[in-house]
Amino acid sequence: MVNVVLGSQWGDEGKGKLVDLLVGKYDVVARCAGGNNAGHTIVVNGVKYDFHMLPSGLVNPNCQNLLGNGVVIHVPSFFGELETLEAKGLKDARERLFVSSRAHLVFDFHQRTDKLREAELSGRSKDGKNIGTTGKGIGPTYSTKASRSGLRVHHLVNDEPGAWEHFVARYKRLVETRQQRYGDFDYNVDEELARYKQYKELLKPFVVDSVVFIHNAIQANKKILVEGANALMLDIDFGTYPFVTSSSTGIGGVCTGLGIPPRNIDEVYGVVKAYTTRVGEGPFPTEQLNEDGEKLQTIGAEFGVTTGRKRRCGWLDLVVLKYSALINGYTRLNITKLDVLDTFEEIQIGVSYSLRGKKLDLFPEDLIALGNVDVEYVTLPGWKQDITKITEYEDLPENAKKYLKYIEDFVGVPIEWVGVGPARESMLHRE
Ligand code: 2SA
Ligand code: GDP
Ligand code: MG
Repeated sequence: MVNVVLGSQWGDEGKGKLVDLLVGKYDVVARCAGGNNAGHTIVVNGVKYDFHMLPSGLVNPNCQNLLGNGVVIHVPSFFGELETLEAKGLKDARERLFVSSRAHLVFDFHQRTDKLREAELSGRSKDGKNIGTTGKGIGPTYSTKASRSGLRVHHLVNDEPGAWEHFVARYKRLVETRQQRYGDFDYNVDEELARYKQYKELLKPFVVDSVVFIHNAIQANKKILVEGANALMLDIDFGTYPFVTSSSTGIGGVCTGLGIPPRNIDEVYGVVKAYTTRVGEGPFPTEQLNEDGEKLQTIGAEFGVTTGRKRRCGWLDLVVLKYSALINGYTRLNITKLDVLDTFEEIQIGVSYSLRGKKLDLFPEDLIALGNVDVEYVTLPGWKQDITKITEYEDLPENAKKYLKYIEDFVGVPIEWVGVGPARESMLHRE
């Protein structure tokens, strides 16, 4: 059994919490894309865990965790995050953590060039906005992967004669080409290589052929949960390009980032925040640059887990959700953070876009067009009631149920869970 949790909007929908809730039923949790640009916050027994690169299945002591070939790994951050989690009590985490030998390595120069490129873009006067990346080297690493000059985990941990020299030669060539592109930025190659000589030994025990790992698990009828990172609107193909991340964050990334055939995928859970947020630059049609937006930001505590940036906020956009559901094929939805809407007199939902009076069929690919669309909203009455203590779906106020039903009918996918607070217990389950 392979089930998948995917972000349906621009990220931070609360995927980590759903994964945490489900994880007790799974034997394996795997990540297929992204790196430590992602950020999940999970609260278990009052302890707050921040995950960036590592799978959130680590909170379940019986669960094995895999970073698939589609993930990009900054080794110092890998160990940093692992040690932080261990310090919080996840003691045997390293025995349950596995890394694909085919995953690409993020080096410090990738992170440096990420920031240099952002500075370059923001300095341009004409088309010139930066992307608002997390600065974690994600884009530059996927670029070197696509240009076939990247280095993968197996290059580092290889014990064949001449393997280290091969690694060093490829690494140096890569730094040189980056320096040619971005100017001769100051960079201590020898120091980084000396660190990687140590990481080679430290990383070795974690490394597996992830194709063998995942297919052995499938054959043994293990229950596998794939934890999506980022979200569909940040997908390199389907998102608001170029204001996207550099990986396939949708269902396609599950296949390419883990080597799982589509026919092995069972349920696809789409995580939907009850309103919309986005960090970084790029268009956001239902953004509310007003009191409503500020209220969502404050009540929802909308700050980036990785960078601490304030998230931009707006109403739920069902044009986005429908588009995202078409591509990812959600079989169930989890609506999160419904409680954040508790105090609103009225709640708006974006239901269609039109461009110069003409209604659009679907989410447009062109950002100039997207910037010019008019959003049509429907307004639903709020419930003006604290729902954070509610434990049964049936006990939700009628207006909250109407809000949920509107979403369900529009998208045509059943809602199975509703989040009413950040804690593990604050999730209503609907049979
Ligand atoms: P990058 O660094 O190349 O992946 O950035 C490209 C775009 O993707 C967005 N992006 C994100 N959006 C939401 N959440 C993300 N993770 C962190 C979190 C973000 C944070 O969970 O809070 O802490 O700021 C994430 N990662 C990447 C990014 O904003 C760019 O728009
Ligand atoms: P992810 O990247 O999709 O896993 O989401 P993040 O962890 O980046 O952001 C979601 C934030 O909302 C976290 O701080 C969660 O603790 C919090 N959260 C998740 N579900 C709910 C909910 O139903 N209500 C409230 N109030 N907070 C929630
Ligand atoms: Mg997040």
